[in-house]
Amino acid sequence: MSSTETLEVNFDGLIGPSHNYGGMSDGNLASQTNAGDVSNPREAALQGLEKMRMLVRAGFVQGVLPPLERPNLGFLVDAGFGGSDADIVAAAAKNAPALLKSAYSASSMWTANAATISPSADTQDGRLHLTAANLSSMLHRSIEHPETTASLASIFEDEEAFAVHAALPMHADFADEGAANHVRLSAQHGESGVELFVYGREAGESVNGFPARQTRLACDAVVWSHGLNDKRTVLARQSKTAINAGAFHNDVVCVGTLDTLFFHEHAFEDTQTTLSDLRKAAEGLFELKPVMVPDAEVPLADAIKSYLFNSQLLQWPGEDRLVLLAPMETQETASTRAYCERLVQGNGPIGRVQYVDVRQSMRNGGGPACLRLRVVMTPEERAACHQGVLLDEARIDALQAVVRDTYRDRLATADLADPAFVNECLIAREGLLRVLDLEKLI
Ligand code: SUG
Repeated sequence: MSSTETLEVNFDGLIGPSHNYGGMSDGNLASQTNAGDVSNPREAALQGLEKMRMLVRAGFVQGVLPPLERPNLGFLVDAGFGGSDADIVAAAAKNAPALLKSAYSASSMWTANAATISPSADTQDGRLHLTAANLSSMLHRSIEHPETTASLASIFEDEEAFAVHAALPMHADFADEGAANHVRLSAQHGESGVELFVYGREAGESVNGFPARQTRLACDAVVWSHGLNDKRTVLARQSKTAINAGAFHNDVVCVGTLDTLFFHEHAFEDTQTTLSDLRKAAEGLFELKPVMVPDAEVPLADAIKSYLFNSQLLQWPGEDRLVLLAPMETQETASTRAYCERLVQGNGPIGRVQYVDVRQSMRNGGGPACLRLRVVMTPEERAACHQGVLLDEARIDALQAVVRDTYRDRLATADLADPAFVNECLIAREGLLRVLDLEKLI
């Protein structure tokens, strides 16, 4: 792909050594169903890296974000435990195993939730803006943002090109889950676009059922701080039906890129208004191509089980139409497989579906789209960011070697109490950071 073009660069989360099935996300059916199962962190990380390799081989510019430091001992100290590292872990394991699970969660792998990104073509000051998500709705995720901000600030350090914003205030009114509830549409990545923000509740509103993790106020705040043009911005409400069926983020029922929005009939509270608002916002820029999947063809429960929409929608080098990079589970679910077969036979904007194995992550509710943060970057921005996180196959090999040497292939919840695991995790992360030239995050 031409180095002179503005491109969408996917920054995937490198899956950390403490990946486990903690059952910590209310409203996330996979996390609840697989709670307590034995995970395989080594396989998880290798699967994620193979997905990145596939895209590097196809000619994409592929980035990576390192795992956060886990266990988060500072969090356990704040929660009242003290002494040596081993004392802290032992006391938490005995008195508050749920807090120990939070401290160990590898949830930063889902980088779609790391931040919301506005490309420089959309912002008033012409810089690329990134706001770390506060992830205030789930305890284990609410402790990610200080390190995420630090990590983004190291990678996007050049203040002339980038503006990294710390997370919004840590209050339920500002609940923010980052790019998982955000879609950017445009004619070409480098042209000014339309940004769609999707929220599940108003600030102060209490909703029945599963948690609505994104507020309208949080969307507004990101629009304000990124300096977006109101006329090119759309706010839409996620449907309660979708949330209560297990779509804890909009990206479980919707994905979009360029001029194409691919979504389930029940994704939005008011589909017609959402589409007409998008068309209005896109006037003079591009003609929206909506691809709505009817419930009669793919029942909402199947969409959520298979993660059809939690796919990457990609402008694949050398292909005329978009490619949907979907999880294997989409191929294994009868209705979604049949839908995909029909989809590519039609003459719509999506021309091919490719399946990828990210099962370890899927079992915690994270598909291909959850594992990546999209950052539309000009050639100058790509040159200005930290080069160590842009992958080629040699660097992927080196990361995989660290994973093979340092990660366990079996992790049960009870293993989190093992005092030796603290150091194992630190050593593994240090090895990864060295490969990425990010020793300053150690
Ligand atoms: O926040 N799962 C994550 C999955 C995030 C998926 N991201 C997007 N849809 N963009 C979550 O619910 C489960 C962790 C556990 O239970 O151990 C978890 O955090």
